Amino acid sequence: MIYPTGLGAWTHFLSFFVVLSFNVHPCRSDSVTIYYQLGQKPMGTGTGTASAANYTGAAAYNPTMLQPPTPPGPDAMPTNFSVGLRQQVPAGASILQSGLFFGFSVEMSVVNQVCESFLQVPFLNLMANIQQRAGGVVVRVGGNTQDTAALVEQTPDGRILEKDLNGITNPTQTPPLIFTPELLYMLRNISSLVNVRWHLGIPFNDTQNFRLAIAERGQQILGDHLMGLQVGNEPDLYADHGHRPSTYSPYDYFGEFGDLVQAIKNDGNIPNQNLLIGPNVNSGDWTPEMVWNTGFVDSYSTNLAYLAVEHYPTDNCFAQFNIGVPRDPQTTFPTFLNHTAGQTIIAPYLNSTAYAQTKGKKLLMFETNTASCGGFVGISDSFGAALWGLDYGMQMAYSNFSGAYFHVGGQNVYYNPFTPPPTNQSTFREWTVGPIYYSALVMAEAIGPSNTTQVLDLMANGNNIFSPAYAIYESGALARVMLFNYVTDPSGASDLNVDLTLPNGGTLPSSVQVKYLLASSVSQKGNYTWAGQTFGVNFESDGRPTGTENVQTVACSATACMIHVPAPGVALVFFSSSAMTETSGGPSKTFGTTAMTRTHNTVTIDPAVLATSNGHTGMDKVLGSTSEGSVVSSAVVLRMSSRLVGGRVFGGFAFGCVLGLFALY
Ligand SMILES: *[C@@H]1O[C@H](CO)[C@@H](O)[C@H](O)[C@H]1NC(C)=O
Ligand SMILES: *[C@@H]1O[C@H](CO)[C@@H](O)[C@H](O)[C@H]1NC(C)=O
Ligand SMILES: *[C@@H]1O[C@H](CO)[C@@H](O)[C@H](O)[C@H]1NC(C)=O
Ligand SMILES: *[C@@H]1O[C@H](CO)[C@@H](O)[C@H](O)[C@H]1NC(C)=O
Ligand SMILES: *[C@@H]1O[C@H](CO)[C@@H](O)[C@H](O)[C@H]1NC(C)=O
Ligand SMILES: *[C@@H]1O[C@H](CO)[C@@H](O)[C@H](O)[C@H]1NC(C)=O
Ligand SMILES: *[C@@H]1O[C@H](CO)[C@@H](O)[C@H](O)[C@H]1NC(C)=O
Ligand SMILES: *[C@@H]1O[C@H](CO)[C@@H](O)[C@H](O)[C@H]1NC(C)=O
Ligand SMILES: *[C@@H]1O[C@H](CO)[C@@H](O)[C@H](O)[C@H]1NC(C)=O
Ligand SMILES: CC(=O)N[C@H]1CO[C@H](CO)[C@@H](O)[C@@H]1O
Repeated sequence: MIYPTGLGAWTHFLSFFVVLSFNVHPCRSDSVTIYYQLGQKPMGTGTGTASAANYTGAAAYNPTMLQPPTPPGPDAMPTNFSVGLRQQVPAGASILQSGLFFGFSVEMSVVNQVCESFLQVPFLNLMANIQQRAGGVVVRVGGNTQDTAALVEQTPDGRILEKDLNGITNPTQTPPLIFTPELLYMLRNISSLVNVRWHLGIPFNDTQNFRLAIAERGQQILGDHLMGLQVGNEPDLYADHGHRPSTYSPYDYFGEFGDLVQAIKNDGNIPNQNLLIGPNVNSGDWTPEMVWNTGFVDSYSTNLAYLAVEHYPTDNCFAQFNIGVPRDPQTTFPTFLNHTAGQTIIAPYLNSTAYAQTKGKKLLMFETNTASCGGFVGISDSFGAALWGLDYGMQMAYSNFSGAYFHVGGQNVYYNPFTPPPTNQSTFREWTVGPIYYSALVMAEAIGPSNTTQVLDLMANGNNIFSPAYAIYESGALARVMLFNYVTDPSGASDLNVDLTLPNGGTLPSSVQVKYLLASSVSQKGNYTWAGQTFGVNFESDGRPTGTENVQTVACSATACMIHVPAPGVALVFFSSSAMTETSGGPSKTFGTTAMTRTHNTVTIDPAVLATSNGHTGMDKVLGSTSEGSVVSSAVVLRMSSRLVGGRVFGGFAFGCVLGLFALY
């Protein structure tokens, strides 16, 4: 994960159980160590209910709700307006976009949770929903921990991934990770069931002795499912974090990238040498231009699969770690609830998306979300974040990014697109699906699987910030329109009535079909609906949408199709039945949990091993015993389940991945 403006990117767990030690490097100042009891920290200052105010559980389930902003009124947002469309792609539309645009980013130190949690029916279903609409899903595995990671054939304790605590030479260092090829097999197993394509990272802490095993084995095991290999994570923060001398500059990165290119050339076991991704700057200390101006792209063009940056619009580090600027969620909420929010994040990169095109490269937003240090209570986990994520994603597509990966953390963050239940509850709880997952789902359907999609910001309603709209073209022709209403107003007075017209000629269809993304308020937590279907509230989802699908048919006049957009809500308008992309990425494929058998196996593992960096792991919720009646004071107990899916035992993969490695409890 990253922190804006260089705020220390390597907070990490040193100890376990209730008292956690977070070691944080704030920007250009001495490191601080903060101790607190997890669950005892004040979680935001929202105007929630009494029970929310006294909530001491995991962040991912914090019930605090904020007040929605008051409606701006008809002067600030006219409710009835018309949007003139062109039937063919107009000037200013984006480059061709893929339905795989909106993906997910998982910190490398958390992939042991991937093994134990994500290779589960709900995760596969969540990925399958997106595949069905877009043809596949991209997941990036990496982050700060990738730079010191080492692939080993076997770990001393036989685990798939562990922290080398002996490798810590001072208390603020991130313990290096070691992991086995089994981890890559796990990813490959996922890809054999759902078309998930992966980005990995090549360790970059020691450019004299590159550890290229992840590239070698990654290609060998993942094959075409490996999309790219990140080279250096936020090199512009290396000097601040003490990973490089204070003089470390874009030219030094340029040189080290060249060393890596040479090392790969000399390595006989990396058949595809052209999967590299750089410069992955956080744009805290270096602008992307500072790297472009070294000649980076021309020098390494053949080896560069993608260019990438990483960015979060703000941070919540004060609430999480007591460092940085305090930010009140309630007063921050409106800054996520208009069209300017996404545009503001993207503005510093517009030159770079243009530059990438001149070099024939694609630019990715490699890691992002509402706010670093876990997001904001009441914002990151509200319907408002679904609107924000969708508008931001569409704005990135319009602005000629080629993909964006939204970060996934553990139980102790607010912004998760999806959260597995605390592991000691995984046999009786289901998953929690957050607002950003809805953004991903709707965007997958808006872009579709054709690879010929172009996106245009319509600057609708006089470029009104509360009612943005996008036109979506496919193979050169108007296919879909997306209309937003950021306002919360149960009175109906702020509902939009939008006339879609073709002022420059062309014929409207006699009717269009409309799907809505809805909730009663931008503050609402869970139970959002997409075309009438939902993933419910906390602990309610097996990854499949529930409820009856509701697609509305709206008759058009000769001159206009009038679309109603509730406040708040998003309407996705399909101009023809062939523009409906819900199943065009592939047949509906879900993994049932009803036909599942469960074997009660518990395994014990050392909590120090599961405790991973960045405070992102939710390890506060896996402590103690879970097996019926027993208490294991110094061990984390995981309960694995085998699940029967489509005639095969699904959990066998996850189980096998742990079974051989941990002692059975
Ligand atoms: C919440 O905490 C406040 C202050 O400590 C207390 O007065 C109130 O009774 C608590 N409410 C609940 C529902 O526990
Ligand atoms: C907006 O359009 C709706 C539907 O046609 C109509 O009922 C309403 O009166 C209009 N409002 C204004 C302010 O023109
Ligand atoms: C880089 O990381 C590896 C693996 O964690 C470690 O063994 C090595 O000492 C590190 N090298 C440098 C120069 O930091
Ligand atoms: C855009 O980027 C190019 C390449 O780095 C640089 O030469 C140019 O000055 C930049 N333009 C602006 C307006 O920043
Ligand atoms: C809209 O969002 C921008 C960017 O976050 C923020 O600066 C501005 O205050 C917001 N406008 C309103 C009216 O809330
Ligand atoms: C995206 O790229 C297209 C094609 O080069 C260009 O016409 C358009 O202006 C770009 N959009 C933005 C927002 O930069
Ligand atoms: C879209 O592009 C992806 C990645 O290159 C490819 O796998 C897929 O087959 C393409 N889809 C279509 C419909 O051409
Ligand atoms: C979620 O929606 C369901 C079905 O409409 C309803 O029964 C339930 O009370 C809602 N839950 C919450 C917490 O709003
Ligand atoms: C799970 O672990 C947490 C934290 O130790 C504990 O509070 C909770 O009671 C446990 N739940 C079960 C069902 O064991
Ligand atoms: C399809 C596939 O790659 N399956 C792999 C799943 O993982 C096991 C090891 O855990 C491999 O042996 C399989 O090849």
